[in-house]
Amino acid sequence: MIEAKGDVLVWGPMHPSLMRSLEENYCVYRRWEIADFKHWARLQGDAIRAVVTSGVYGADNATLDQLPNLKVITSFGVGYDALDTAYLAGRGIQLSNTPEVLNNSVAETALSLMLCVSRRISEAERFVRAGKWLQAKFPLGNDLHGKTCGIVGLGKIGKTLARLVSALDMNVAYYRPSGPYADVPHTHYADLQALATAADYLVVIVPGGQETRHLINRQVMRALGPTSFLINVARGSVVDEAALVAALLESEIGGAALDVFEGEPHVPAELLEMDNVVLLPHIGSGTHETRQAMADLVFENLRAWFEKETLVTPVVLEGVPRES
Ligand code: 8YV
Repeated sequence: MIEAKGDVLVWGPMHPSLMRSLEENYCVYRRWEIADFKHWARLQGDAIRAVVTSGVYGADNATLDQLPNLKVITSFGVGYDALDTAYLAGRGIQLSNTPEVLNNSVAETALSLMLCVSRRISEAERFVRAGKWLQAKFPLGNDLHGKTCGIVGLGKIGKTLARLVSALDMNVAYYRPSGPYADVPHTHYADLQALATAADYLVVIVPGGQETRHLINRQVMRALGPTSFLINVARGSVVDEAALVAALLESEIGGAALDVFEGEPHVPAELLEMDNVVLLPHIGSGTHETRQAMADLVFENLRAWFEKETLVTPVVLEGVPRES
């Protein structure tokens, strides 16, 4: 049992075991239950030294402004594009995320989406449930083996996916504008459209944020072509969703399989109508085992910070001192 050491503001409902650990060890305030935050912050804001949030919730600067003694944010998830890192750096606020522990789950989700859209699994299941099998044969799908998986973002998750699809006898290619990795055997492309042209499956696994906003645009989709598929397990913002709807309506790509959306949980109505599109509710890391590991890592980061003012998995922010 850790001595209660600090006041922690939790942004939104978190994994149950994380909520339990937080409540057992810290003085927890639930932001989503505070009706008048300005009033609350006038009374309690000075005491808050830590915020716990997630990659999806993020934390807005206007609210953080009301926590003058905030020193650390521990975030659930590997992506932290919903946080303004320049703002955090400017205030000397440290940040942790949950890398590594979700590599396999997200890569498995990407592979599931590839299989699902390619072999038309969701569509085939709808066909059976609707009783259509009694009247007709289901149309054929496409093999993965022998095809090219083009990975946009060959980071840790991308490399895990590369390993999985290699075992399925796929060719692996990747996009990296700054040049090839020295220790990676896969085919490198510095040009995204060239990768899209070569790929049968273009899998997006880059971090979100301004730098990658609408990286996958209509030109990239046209380069991908009418028999190839777009898979997105990164962030909705990386794909120009209006362009994707248009490209699908014009049959410029063969189909899409998406775990993330620009305005999630809202999904464009046109996509809901399309049989060659697979839609998931952002479940990339959503397994019991992985979410538990993420929850544990968030807590370990918080504990390390309160005990030693260090973080287990810090995000290195420009301008933030490593030790305060
Ligand atoms: C989570 C994610 O769903 O890790 C990420 O960046 O998007 C997912 O693992 C998200 O952090 C919210 O729980």
